[in-house]
Amino acid sequence: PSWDVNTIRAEFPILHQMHHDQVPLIYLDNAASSQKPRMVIDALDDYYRRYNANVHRGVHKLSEAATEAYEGARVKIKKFINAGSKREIIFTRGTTESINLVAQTWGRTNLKPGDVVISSAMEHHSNIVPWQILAQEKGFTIKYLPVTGAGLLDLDVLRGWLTEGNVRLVTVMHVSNVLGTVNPVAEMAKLAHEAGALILVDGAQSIPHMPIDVQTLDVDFFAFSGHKMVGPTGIGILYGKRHLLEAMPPWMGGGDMISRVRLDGSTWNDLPYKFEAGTPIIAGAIGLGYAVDYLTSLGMESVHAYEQQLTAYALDRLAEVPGLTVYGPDASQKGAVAAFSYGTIHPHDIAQMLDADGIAVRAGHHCAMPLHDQLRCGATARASFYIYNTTAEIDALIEALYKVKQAFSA
Ligand code: 7TS
Repeated sequence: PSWDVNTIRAEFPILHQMHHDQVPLIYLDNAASSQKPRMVIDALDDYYRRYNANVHRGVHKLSEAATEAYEGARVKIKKFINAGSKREIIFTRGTTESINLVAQTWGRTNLKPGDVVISSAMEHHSNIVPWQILAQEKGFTIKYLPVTGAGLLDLDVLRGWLTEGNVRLVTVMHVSNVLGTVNPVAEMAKLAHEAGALILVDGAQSIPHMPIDVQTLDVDFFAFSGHKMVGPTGIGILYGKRHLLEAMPPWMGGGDMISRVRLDGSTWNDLPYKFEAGTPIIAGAIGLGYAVDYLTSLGMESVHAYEQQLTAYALDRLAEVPGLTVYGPDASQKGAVAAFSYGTIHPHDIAQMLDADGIAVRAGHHCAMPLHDQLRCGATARASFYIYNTTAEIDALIEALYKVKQAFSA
């Protein structure tokens, strides 16, 4: 009841335009990227207008201001996920880069023939391909947890594989970008640790939508992107437990990541800078700090509660549409995502027709081809929701879907 969606919508300039100059925009592609509030847009603008300079280098006033804002953002993010130290917060370009960083540093150092990495068949390509690339070189085995008919991971299979030994890493998504499944990562972390393995969690689809406490979850690595959580594109985070990050070699070499460079060899800077080679994404990091401020002001518990209501409403309404099948678990175990098929109508046709009505959804394999193989369909249409969406927008989606059916049966 305290959720004032109109006040929230007022903060997002992009939502107040007419789509194709004709119909109001209904943005339901939030799993791909969220929209940005004024506060974040203004923070980027303010940085470039007032204190644009490189960080960690200059002794001049602008560089000091930029460094303070950049490092201030790191502290905001540390608090947002309750990391133990700001040294555990590495700025990257996003989830994809964060996972590749772990593969290329921790993975490259520690994985050898005979070792096993457990992932799942519902992963985004960004948590499959980096491990496949490394496995080709290092000769370890990747096993993929199957997805049950209900759209869940089977923890008994995980338990079985863990007891077989040699498992070094479990790397799974927290929330599926297609099924919406919320995986029990705290429990999976416990199981992995009992077997002497580490756990990496892809939090791209959880951190925008629910409170995250990396210490309570007890995950070793947690990767996410700024742009799905009202922040800018081009910035993301790798959280890692400090003792693991300390032991990992650097990945990219260059300025800022070194302590001393000599022609016969170099030594590395302290955390987190060891992993931040070159001029960082200064504006993006500052913007992400403001995104975190914005979400914190709403309260992540409230964000989650509102989205659960909205998702339950959407699933109820979608269930009314004849011939439409939503994939994944029911609302009680699902994030704010509804991927669906609609009779024999191709998802791209659905998305194109909805777009004409001002409704933005995504169609395709959503970078989860193996999952779509399991679902036995090459593509789905997907509506995904966020803090500024309304039940009226969902009603508009349903109405538009009836129009799609009419057009295709005419
Ligand atoms: N992991 C998950 C679970 C994701 O949903 C995405 C992006 C990524 C990783 C990669 O994030 P990036 O910021 O590094 O690209 N997912 C989607 C999607 O569902 N539609 O567009 C991007």
